[in-house]
Amino acid sequence: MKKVIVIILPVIVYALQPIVVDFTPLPKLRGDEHINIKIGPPYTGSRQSPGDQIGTTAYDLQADFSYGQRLMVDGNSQAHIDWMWQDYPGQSQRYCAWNGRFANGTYYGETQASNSWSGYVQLDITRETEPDSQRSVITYHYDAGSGYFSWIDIDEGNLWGFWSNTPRSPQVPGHIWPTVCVSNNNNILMATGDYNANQHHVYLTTDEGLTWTEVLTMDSCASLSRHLRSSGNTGSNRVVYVHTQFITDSVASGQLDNDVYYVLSTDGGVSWGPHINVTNYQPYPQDSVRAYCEVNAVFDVNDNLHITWSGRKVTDSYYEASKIFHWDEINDTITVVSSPSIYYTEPGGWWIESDTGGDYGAWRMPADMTQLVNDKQDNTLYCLWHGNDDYTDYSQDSIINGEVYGAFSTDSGISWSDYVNLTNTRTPGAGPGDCDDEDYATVHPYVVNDSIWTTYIEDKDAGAYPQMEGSLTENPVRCWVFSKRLITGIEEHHNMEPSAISLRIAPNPFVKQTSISLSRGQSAESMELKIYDATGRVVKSFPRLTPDVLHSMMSWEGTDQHGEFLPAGVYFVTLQNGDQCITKKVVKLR
Ligand SMILES: [Ca+2]
Ligand SMILES: [Ca+2]
Ligand SMILES: [Ca+2]
Repeated sequence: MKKVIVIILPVIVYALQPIVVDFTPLPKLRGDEHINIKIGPPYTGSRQSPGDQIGTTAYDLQADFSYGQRLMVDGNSQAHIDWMWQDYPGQSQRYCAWNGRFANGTYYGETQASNSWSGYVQLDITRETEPDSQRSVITYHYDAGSGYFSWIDIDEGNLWGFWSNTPRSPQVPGHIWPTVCVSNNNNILMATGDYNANQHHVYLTTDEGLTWTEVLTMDSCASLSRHLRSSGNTGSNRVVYVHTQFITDSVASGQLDNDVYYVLSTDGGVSWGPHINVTNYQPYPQDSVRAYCEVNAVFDVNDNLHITWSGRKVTDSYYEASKIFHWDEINDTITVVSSPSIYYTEPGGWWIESDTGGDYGAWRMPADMTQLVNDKQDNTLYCLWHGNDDYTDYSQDSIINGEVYGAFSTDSGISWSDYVNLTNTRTPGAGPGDCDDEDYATVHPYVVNDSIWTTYIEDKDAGAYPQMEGSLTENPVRCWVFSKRLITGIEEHHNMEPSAISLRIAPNPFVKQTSISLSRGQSAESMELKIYDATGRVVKSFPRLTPDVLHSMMSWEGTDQHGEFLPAGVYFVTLQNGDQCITKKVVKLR
């Protein structure tokens, strides 16, 4: 949706009144729509965002004005990942794709895990004590012939990738966009909603989907924001259901003006406590903040509940300004996670849409899609979110190229560090196929092996094409496991760069032969080595290394591609790894 341009002069007069936007809700996408839209070029691999490519999808939009959990880590330090796949450029199939990352950093491989025309996938893992028994639980909606239902399916073994095609469902017609979570006593909970989103429902199964019980119903919710989270602490069966619910004094037709609510269970979702309003926002102008339609939660190592959400400023046209907020059950205080961007001058640290910058797109805000992560070693909290701190970075089609941001807190969320732009891949003006728009990241809620585990879509044309933004592109799906120090900044940036490459040449200068050693981090692609002369001409290229090679050593006798000796002089050795490149000078003496 394009931004509403407000003429400056009358705004001065009406500055004290909320600007009521004539807001028509966008369609709620079900994942089965065919969309006529211009096709962009296929992905050539020429540019890339951080992390390992684990698949592709042409359906860049992974969540319909909410998001959820598409990556979880099991007791073997393995990541279980799913996403909504669509072929490129065809739109002939759309299904739940699944992949697994083994502890050594290799992958199972991209796998179809549901029938075609399944939509809006999420994931958790069963909680057997023995890690080798822990299995992916995927959820999605699908029409098996009698209308759309929400389903779960469970892998036959630990990263077996064996989907027996016996998905199970509470069998409630029209209840779609499911989210899933598994409690520590292995109860599986699914939250779904009516197509018009009037009600949210939570269903419980204690027999892996054979039978289901409805355990919660929330009326008058209006948006698709529903989030289930179980405790990751051994022996705790705490589970929380967090959602947003519209406020009746809304200036934007309800769906965008919300309070944040939660309900707690201590027995794995069988019985539930009271329905608690965290934000309790008062009518404008008492409060000029509202929750948007996204929430996330984590139980920290002391089993205390933390919730984050994206909030918007109600005095502006409807999604113009946003912040990320945090609340926890011990301090019972709402704090701001996102420190002010250096690019934005709006008082109060709001991240704002700029009149001169790009468009954030439908159902999006300048800072949105928040995710919480707890480090059980020291109870540090990490918060990741989407957005842009540089509103000059937008695509040829004027859609903002997104980044993933992170901040941390060592005092249970009372105060937060300055944010770090974690991806920091700026592609201003890029056309279809050339954008680095990292989007729809979901993060495992705990630090594992000092790392933060995330999956996201590397959208090669910023903007969600099912919302008629930009062109259809073939988009890499990435798994990025990075050191928590990328956010805390405790180590030097060079050392924490997960895909950092290095190049050493010795002896240098050399007479007869020199050795070139090269290495890279875990999460990069194949390396390529070339030697240039002082005029910039390639004199020798070495064969591209296979992607599994982390370290290698080449010897060079000062010869060209045909084995002929090159003249004495200065040469440049260049190591390319994805979009990283380093060059070192080498001197041949005679
Ligand atoms: Ca980016
Ligand atoms: Ca796109
Ligand atoms: Ca985007």
